[in-house]
Amino acid sequence: MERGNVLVIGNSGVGKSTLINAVLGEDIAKTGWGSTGTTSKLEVYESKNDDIPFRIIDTIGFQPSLSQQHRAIRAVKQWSNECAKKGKTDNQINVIWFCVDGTSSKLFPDTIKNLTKAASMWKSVPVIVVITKSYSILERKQNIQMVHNAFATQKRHGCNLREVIPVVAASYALNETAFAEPDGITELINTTNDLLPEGLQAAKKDLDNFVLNRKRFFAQSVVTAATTAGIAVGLVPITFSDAALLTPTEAAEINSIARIYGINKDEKGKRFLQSIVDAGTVSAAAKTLISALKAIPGINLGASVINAVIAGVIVFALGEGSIYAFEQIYRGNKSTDDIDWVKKLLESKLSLNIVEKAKPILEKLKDSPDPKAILKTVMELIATVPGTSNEK
Ligand SMILES: Nc1nc2c(ncn2[C@@H]2O[C@H](COP(=O)(O)OP(=O)(O)OP(=O)(O)O)[C@@H](O)[C@H]2O)c(=O)[nH]1
Ligand SMILES: [Mg+2]
Repeated sequence: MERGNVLVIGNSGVGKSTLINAVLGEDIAKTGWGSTGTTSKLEVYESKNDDIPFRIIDTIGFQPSLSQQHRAIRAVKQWSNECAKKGKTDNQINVIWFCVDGTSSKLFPDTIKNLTKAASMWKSVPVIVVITKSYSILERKQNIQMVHNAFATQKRHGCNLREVIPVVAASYALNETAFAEPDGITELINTTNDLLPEGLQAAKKDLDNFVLNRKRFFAQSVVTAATTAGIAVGLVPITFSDAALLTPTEAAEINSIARIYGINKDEKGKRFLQSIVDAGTVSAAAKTLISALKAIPGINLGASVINAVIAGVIVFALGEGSIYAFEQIYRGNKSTDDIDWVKKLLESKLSLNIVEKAKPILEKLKDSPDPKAILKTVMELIATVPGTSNEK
C-alpha cells in the first residue's frame, strides 16, 4: 500500500516536534526552550516498525516576525513543489496536523492564514487540528469550540477541517505529586489512519490541479505574447485583406501551447494543429468576423488600428481555444482524432458575439498605434463573450 505523508504545522513552540516524538515513541525530533524556533528545516520521520503507516514531516514553526513566517511558508511550498516534478510523489501531503497551543486560549486568524498559505497546494487534503498541551481536561471543550469558531471566520481561507483532537504529548508535572498524563495520541493515530485513503485521493487531485494550473499559466503567457505579435502585424499599414498574414504568428503560438501540454506531434497531431491554424486564417468564421468588425458603424479609428484589433482578437481567441482543446486532450477527455470537435470549438470562439458588444469598447480606444492599449481592448472584447474563459 502507498505510504502517506502527514504534515505537522503550526506556531513555533506549540509542541510539534514533541508530538512527533510521542507518536513515534522515540525521542528523535529535537524539541526545546528558547528565544528562537527549534526546528530549522523540514524533517521527515518514519516509524522504525510498521505500526505507523505514514511518514511525518516536521516543519519550521511560524514565529512572530513576518520574515520568519515567510521562511516557514516557503519551505513547505518548495517541498510541495518538488512533488510536481516527475517521480517525486514522495513529497505529497495526505493529512495535515495543524497544531494549536491548548494553554494560550487564543487562535488568531493570521495563524490559520499561515496554514492555508503554506499548504495552498493541498486544498482538498483533510486537516486535523491538534490542540497540544491540553493539560487541563476542563478546558478542552472550550478549546475545541474556539477552534471551530476561529475556522468558521476563515471561510475564504477554507481548508478541510475534519477533526479537533486535544493531546498531551509528554507528561506534564505541576509539582512532585500532580501530573497531566499523556493523552489523545492513540486517537490522533487512529483518526489519521481513517483519513489516509481519502488523503491519498485528495493529494492526487490537488497535484493534478497544480500541474494543470501551471500549464495554463505558461500557456496564457504564450497567448499574450502572440497576441502582441499579432497586433504588430495588424498595425503595419498594408491591406489586411485576409487573415493569412497571421499564419506564422498563429502557428508559433499553437505549437508553443501544444508543447506545454505535451501534445503528440505525429501525423494526427499535426493535422489537429493545422485545423486550428486554418480556423484563424482561412475559415469562413474568421472571414465573417473580420468583415463584421470592420463594418461596425461610427467608429472613429484608423484602418491600421482596426486591423491591429482584429488581428489581436483572432490570435487571442485561437490561443484561448487551443488552451481549452489541448487541456481536454491532456486530461484524456478528447484526442487529436476529434478534428470536427476542435473546428466547432474554434468557430464558437470566433463567433459574431464579439461584435455585439464591441462598439462601446472600441469607442474608448484612442486612434493611436499603442500596442498595450490595443491589447487591453482585445482582452476586453474577448471577455464580453460568455464561455471564452477556459472553464475547468
Ligand atoms: N510536558 C510537556 N511539554 C511539552 C508538550 N508539548 C510541548 N512541550 C514543550 O514545549 C516546548 C516546545 O516544544 P517543541 O516540540 O520544541 O515545539 P515546536 O512546535 O516543535 O517548536 P519549533 O520547532 O520552534 O517550531 C518544549 O519545551 C516541549 O518540551 C507536552 O505535551 N508536554
Ligand atoms: Mg520543532
